[in-house]
Amino acid sequence: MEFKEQLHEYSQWREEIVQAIDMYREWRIRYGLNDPHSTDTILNMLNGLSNDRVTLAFAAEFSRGKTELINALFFAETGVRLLPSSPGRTTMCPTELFYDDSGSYIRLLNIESRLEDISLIEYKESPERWTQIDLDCNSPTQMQKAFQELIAVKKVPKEQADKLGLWNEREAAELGYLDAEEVEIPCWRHALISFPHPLLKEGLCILDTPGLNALGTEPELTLNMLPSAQAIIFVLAADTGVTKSDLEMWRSHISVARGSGKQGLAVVMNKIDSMWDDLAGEEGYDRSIESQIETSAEVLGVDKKLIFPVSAKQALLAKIKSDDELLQRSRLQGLERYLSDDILMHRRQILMETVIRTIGFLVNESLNLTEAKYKNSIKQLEEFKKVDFENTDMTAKLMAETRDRQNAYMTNVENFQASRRVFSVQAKMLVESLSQDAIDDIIRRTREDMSKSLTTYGMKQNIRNLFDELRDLLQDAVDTTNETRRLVKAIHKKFRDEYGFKEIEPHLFSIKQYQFELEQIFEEGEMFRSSTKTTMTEQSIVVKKLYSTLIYKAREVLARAHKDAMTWSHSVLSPLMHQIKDHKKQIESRLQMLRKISGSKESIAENIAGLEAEIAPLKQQHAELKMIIRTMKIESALKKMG
Ligand SMILES: Nc1nc2c(ncn2[C@@H]2O[C@H](COP(=O)(O)OP(=O)(O)OP(=O)(O)O)[C@@H](O)[C@H]2O)c(=O)[nH]1
Ligand SMILES: [Mg+2]
Repeated sequence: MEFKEQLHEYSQWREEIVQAIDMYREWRIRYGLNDPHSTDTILNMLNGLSNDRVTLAFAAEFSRGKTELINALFFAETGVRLLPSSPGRTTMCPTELFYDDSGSYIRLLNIESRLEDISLIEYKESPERWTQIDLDCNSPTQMQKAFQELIAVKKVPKEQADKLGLWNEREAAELGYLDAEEVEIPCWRHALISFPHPLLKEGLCILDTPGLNALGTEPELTLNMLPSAQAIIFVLAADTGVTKSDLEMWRSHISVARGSGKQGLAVVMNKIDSMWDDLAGEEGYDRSIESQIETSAEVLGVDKKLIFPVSAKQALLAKIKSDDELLQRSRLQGLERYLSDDILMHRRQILMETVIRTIGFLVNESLNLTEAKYKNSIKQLEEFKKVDFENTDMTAKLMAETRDRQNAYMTNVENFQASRRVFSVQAKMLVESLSQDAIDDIIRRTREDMSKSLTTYGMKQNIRNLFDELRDLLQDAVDTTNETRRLVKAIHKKFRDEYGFKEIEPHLFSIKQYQFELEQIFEEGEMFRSSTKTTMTEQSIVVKKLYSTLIYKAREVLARAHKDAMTWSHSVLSPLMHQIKDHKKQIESRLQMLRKISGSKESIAENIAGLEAEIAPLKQQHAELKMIIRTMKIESALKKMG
């Protein structure tokens, strides 16, 4: 299936899940099972799913054909070469293409914004800081013209370029303009493009990067944007093979962003048409492509299967001219198939896992509670049917028994309330230990130390200290967590042993993942810092930006830990609380029934009929939930949860 169709199917699938989750939300409200906390979790999930985007990032040295490939893959039907692509350096600023329903535009952030200590993420939230050009999406030529801004450059004195962190001594020497007074720099730092293209409307987001060491000068790009893309497409040119600078970029920016699993990565060997040799013919062509792939796979250390030979130029032309034969020759479809089969499938899997972890967990609880309630009602009914109510002695005995049971139960509930108070105190400690204030305090101190330290070494020490402190903070939280976990387990066990409550395996809060992530961030930062192409002089703007990015990421990890701790402490006891409430209600209704029956003999049949009538809505509630689970497509996952 083509990428276009697969993406469409994917977004429909996502829409179905959204609808099912929304049905579940309504179901909870309908049966009085909603609590503010779960509602929050559900709404967050719905929000996340509705804003889900599939991001494909294109990165490579300049002139490998990234932009041409994007044009060929996604925008050929405009009939023009939509994004500017030409020999030499073309794209000058990282460009994001997506659809935002507020309109069709290109927004450009000026290069001088690098001097400010504001992250790209923050800039994106304030459109007024950007220069906007409106796009006429009915006119590809108007758009094409507007996109010329992506290649805008200007000359500035060397000092200015240096201040902006865009002057690279080594690179200048390589290119032979070390003595120049003026340096050419991009006019824009970043571009955002929104227009209602069908693929973009379905949630595709494309990130085109300039080969002009953008990855080395914009740490946020390498450390935030690339890792969060679903796939990175690294482009090589068949005629040059893997050059030294390709390899350098690959090592310091691409393989880092993909982690060790190399998940969501494709290497495109572009410009295969340039290997055509009339004398060698078709067979020779195939052979030279194959051997180029083999060499590249070895140099990059990736599987051959991840390298896709393509001619973007032929593909674009073929699509515009509807020339099937040429399209075949371009071999673009191999790459398209990989993007749709592998990348989209993987994305689907990840989303499904998130849905199962958050919503599936809630649904499972609901299912267990509903089933238990239904079964208990039936049991009670069967029991009543057997009782000889004519026998007043026996009825009185039954009533006394039930009353005793009620009293014993109430004592237990009181105990539960006491344990719950202890739990609340501990959970509060856990949540507070990870609070924003505690973390910002540590960060503020590091920032102060950093502005004082005059060497990169000093700065590195500071950042190491910061990460160590955050690690310790998490370690302290572990101790509190363990106490809290023990308590939760004990509470559950008591009710299971004494009342046969179905054990709801309490979700236990774990902190390891966050510690691991922190370490990862630190290491990636170090890798970036040591990448040779980056100008890392003391206090240079790039070092500052790097550390801001690292701090931002660390802060994000801890904020997540804090939020998860909060969610956990608010929700971990709620299924048990529901069970306790239900059980209490059951004993009460049994007593009430016995009282009524012993009062008037005629009403026995009536009361039994009443009990039967109560069961019908429970059955309905259960059936509805089952239907929702089917629509959510999480049946088998729930079976595993038990
Ligand atoms: N022969 C041949 N040339 C190609 C192919 N793809 C792109 N080119 C040419 O290579 C040059 C560079 O292409 P771009 O798409 O601008 O390359 P880029 O990787 O985006 O480069 P920057 O934007 O500078 O980073 C252009 O002149 C393209 O026409 C191809 O498949 N075959
Ligand atoms: Mg380009």
